[in-house]
Amino acid sequence: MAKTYKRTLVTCALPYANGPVHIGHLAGVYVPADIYVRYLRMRGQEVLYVCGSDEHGVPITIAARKQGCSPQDIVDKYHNIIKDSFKALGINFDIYGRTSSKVHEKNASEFFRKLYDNGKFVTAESEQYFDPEANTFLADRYIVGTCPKCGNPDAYGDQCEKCGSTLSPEELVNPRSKLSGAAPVRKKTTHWYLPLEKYESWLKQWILDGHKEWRSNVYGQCKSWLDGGLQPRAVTRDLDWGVPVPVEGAEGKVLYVWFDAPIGYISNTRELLPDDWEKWWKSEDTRLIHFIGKDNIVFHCIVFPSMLKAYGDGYILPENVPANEFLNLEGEKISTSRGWAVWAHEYVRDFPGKEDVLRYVLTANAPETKDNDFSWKDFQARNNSELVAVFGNFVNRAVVLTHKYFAGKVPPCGSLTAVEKEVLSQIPALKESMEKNITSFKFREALKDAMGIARIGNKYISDTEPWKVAKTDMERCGTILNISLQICADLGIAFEPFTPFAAARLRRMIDSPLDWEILGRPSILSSGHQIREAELLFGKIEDSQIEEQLQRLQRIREQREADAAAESAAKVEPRKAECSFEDFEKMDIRTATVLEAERVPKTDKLLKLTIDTGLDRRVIVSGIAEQYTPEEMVGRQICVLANLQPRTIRGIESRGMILMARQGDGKMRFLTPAEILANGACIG
Ligand code: B3M
Ligand code: ZN
Repeated sequence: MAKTYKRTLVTCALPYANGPVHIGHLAGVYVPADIYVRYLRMRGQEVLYVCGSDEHGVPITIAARKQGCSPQDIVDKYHNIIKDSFKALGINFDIYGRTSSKVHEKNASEFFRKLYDNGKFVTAESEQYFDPEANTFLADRYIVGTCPKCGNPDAYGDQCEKCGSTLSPEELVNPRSKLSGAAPVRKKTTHWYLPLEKYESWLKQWILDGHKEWRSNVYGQCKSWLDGGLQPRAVTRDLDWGVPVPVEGAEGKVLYVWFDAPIGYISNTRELLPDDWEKWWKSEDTRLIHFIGKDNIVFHCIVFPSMLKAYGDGYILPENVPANEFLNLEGEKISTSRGWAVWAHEYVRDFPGKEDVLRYVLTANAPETKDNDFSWKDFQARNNSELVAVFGNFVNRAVVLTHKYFAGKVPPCGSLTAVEKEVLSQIPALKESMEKNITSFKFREALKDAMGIARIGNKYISDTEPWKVAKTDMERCGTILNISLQICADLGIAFEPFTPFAAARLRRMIDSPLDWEILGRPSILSSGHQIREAELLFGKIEDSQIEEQLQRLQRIREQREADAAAESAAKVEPRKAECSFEDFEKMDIRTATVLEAERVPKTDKLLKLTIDTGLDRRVIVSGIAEQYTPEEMVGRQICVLANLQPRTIRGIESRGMILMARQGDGKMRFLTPAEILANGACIG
């Protein structure tokens, strides 16, 4: 028997305030959480919905250095951008706090201090890289050097972005500090560690035995961590941005961002409810749900629960951690650094009034069980052929016809035919399916159920054609519209979690209630009930709008290709073995002019050139046909190696070689003197 709870605390991963949020974040965490919260609220449950910015950690200090400002400037800027874009998308947390707040500093310090006082940490000394010029320890991200796997000269101490290898700073060849450029030295430092191995058997019992119902990606990751054996985890860092370690002799040390960030959930609750927060965190009647992306699983399922367990004092553990996989964009991994993303704040600027559409498409394509793709064409198709053509079109027909034939008053429902009976019998089943799907975090399926109701309505009104029936049988027409309007009222409820703006507009339009319990009842609107004028629920998205977005992405692609081309062009071949002056002297290199040129038949690469070397007229076969046409070559002055042993190529005797320069990307050009010289001038 599933446990019953009095209230639900929903947390969403705290976004790093080092950049705006994008559709990957929205699809992975915030849209599903919002659907869940809206659903529970609609069912009258007590819910607290907590989020906030994660404002500590190295990504923030790196962004500050890049933009030439302070970490505080960075978090102030992005905290506001992120907060506003959530709001614009209808994601209304009860509190959107920040980990740079005073409440959090105090709460996180206290949390650490209690674990410290109760002997829950171990300390260990280790050697870390230290920048002797900047006089500071270096986080892995602050050390760059040559990747031992692919030779990329700018690999980071934790990862090479070129070949994707995970690295440790010790593996880098020629490491250097990003701060000063100095070669880092190894220096001893002491840190506090949470001995996770002590919690291993308890975690196994709690998760592996007790939560088999968790999503398979979440359960699987936990299992592989637990089977691999847990190690002590450092919870402090040598860094000057973060919550100072509240222990004497810990100057220059801060709490590790992954230690303080989850405590941020508690801090933000305390900030909102200073006197009443404990019932949300320390009561067995509270169901705690963490919405996160798959890269955060270990922290939410293993590390944070161990911290809470170590702390004791009645802290509850998550009942579920519905983590999503990743969303790709147009078939490629979303990348913040390359700009390959659709940013939430830009979307709400570019598509005003279409906030619901993004929520809808991200839910329909939610990466719940595997990575999934967002494409602009699919976005447009889902809007135009689902939201507009099915949901919007159905509601519009029902409302417009009610005004046309019944002065905007719900007509009485006469006797029902088999068609109505069939239609009405399907809705309770969809409602039940939605309930099951939402409470088991299957939001894609739940959306299909809701859309199923719209499809039923749309098909019903198309099949029964009340506009035709009106000519002969007004009572029957009224019955059809009555049933259609009841279905509209169902949609105003069913779509509240998914497309809340449109659902609210719809309820306003037909003046219907938001009450889950009545969904599916054939008498939500009584006859004679006055509805308002029709207004469009969804508007078409034009090709030009999609083109604009695709062009923006195309520009990013082109830029990336241009960067890659420039990079490979700049690649320099390694030096050849030394040669003697005598070796060089042996080569007879001279100026010559091309007199005739033609393609060597049946080849792509070869040109047959007749040249004047000053010494003679001769033929050279040269592999430059992919770079130059015969016409381009005639009349050009070139340089040739004139005493190369003759060779027969494709039946043509070739005497000598044309000097070419070859770039790293393979591009070749012949060499020509800076001004025209006599043919046969010796080079060397
Ligand atoms: N800021 C990581 C992330 O955004 C991190 C989540 C913290 S949740 C406590 O992926
Ligand atoms: Zn590499």
